[in-house]
Amino acid sequence: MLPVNNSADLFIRANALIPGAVNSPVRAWKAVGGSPVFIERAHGARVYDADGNSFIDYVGSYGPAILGHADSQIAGAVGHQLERGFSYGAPNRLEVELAERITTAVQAAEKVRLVNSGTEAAMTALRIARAATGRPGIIKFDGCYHGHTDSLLVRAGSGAMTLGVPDSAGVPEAVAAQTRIAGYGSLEAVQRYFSAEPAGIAAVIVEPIAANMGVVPPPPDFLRSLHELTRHYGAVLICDEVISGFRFRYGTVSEMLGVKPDLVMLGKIIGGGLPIGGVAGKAELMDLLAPEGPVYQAGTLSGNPVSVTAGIETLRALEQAGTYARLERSGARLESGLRRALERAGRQGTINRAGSLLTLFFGVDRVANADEARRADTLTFARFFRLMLERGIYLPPSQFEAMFISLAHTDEEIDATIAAADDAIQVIGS
Ligand code: KE4
Repeated sequence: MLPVNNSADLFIRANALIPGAVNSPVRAWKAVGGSPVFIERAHGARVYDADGNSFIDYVGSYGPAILGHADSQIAGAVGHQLERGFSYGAPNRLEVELAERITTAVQAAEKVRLVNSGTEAAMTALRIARAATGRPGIIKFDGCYHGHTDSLLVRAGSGAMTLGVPDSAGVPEAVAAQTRIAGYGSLEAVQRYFSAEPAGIAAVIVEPIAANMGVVPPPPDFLRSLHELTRHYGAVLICDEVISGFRFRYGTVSEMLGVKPDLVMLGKIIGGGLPIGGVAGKAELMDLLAPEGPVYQAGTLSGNPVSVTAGIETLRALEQAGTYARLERSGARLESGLRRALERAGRQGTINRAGSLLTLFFGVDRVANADEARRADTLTFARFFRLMLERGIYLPPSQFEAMFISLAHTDEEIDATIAAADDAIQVIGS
């Protein structure tokens, strides 16, 4: 008998062939229980599963779908490009156009190198920093996630935090030992590391607004003070804007916070849902990259015309007036509705929001760093996730991810989400 193509059967088939049945761990729903729905298609603010259900989607592919899914403008441009070839392995005018857009929108970006993922952007940024300084040490923040390169799988957020494995197996002790961990939002440990080894730290890498322990905006002046420290000790400041780049404004959030980092990581939105990453920054650092300089880095599909076309069209759409005001309004509408739902049920919880990113933490009154995020009631979150799914709302399957709102989310869909949350939290009770 042909296997039936509903989610449960697809999960069984996938489990026999793909580790955990998924190509990225957070998708396996380990933190919320049960087996994941398989998504057949997506359009606008909705996804449609293999069982005939449709959901208002707050995963948004974890960031790229800021216009909404299957945006017709992007789809048309990508379709046209496909007729002109998929990947050339040679320079192309579209890469110049995307580089011009990025370097015009991002003050810190004098030059940019495109890669295929945020992880590759992190790998490249670290290698540039270590080459430029001749130093091995890295400082990252507990709960921040910068992809799965060895040096950064130490106290990592996102899926690593979700599964409770912030330090991955297979990372040599010698590599992990070069990575120091500080508490997000605090300079105390950073100062201590620099004082102990003033010429030992190559780079500090940070999410300017953390979104991988749930959403955690930094304290005022945290980023600016961090930059003063890196400048004082001759270390490179790397701002990881893979999520935040072009999410809150037409450019980077570090600039909004008054900081021009030495290197910026980009990804997700600049590819509009197709594989992409980018590292950008000072020309003197970027020119260390081969073939200009001694830092080798390469990629068969880096800057491929299909991903780049999707990125150009996404940025073109985001450049339109009123885009970010709309995203802010939708975020504020959802936040106030969820707050009302918590209050009406007398359920302990807190909401962290930055623009169109939002996380509802249960069982705590404040989340300002990873330790506080870990105290959240993840069991209640899992119940909330399932109750929302039953009510047609598809949330990220982890307390330690952000809800992503897109330009396609209408007020009606936001209000339907609020109504579903109010009902779900009533069921959970106080
Ligand atoms: P990728 O290698 O997954 O393209 O990007 C890694 C990365 C780097 N920096 C930040 C701030 C990121 O959030 C990410 C990846 N984000 C996660 C979601 N929080 C991707 C989802 C997944 O791992 O499946």
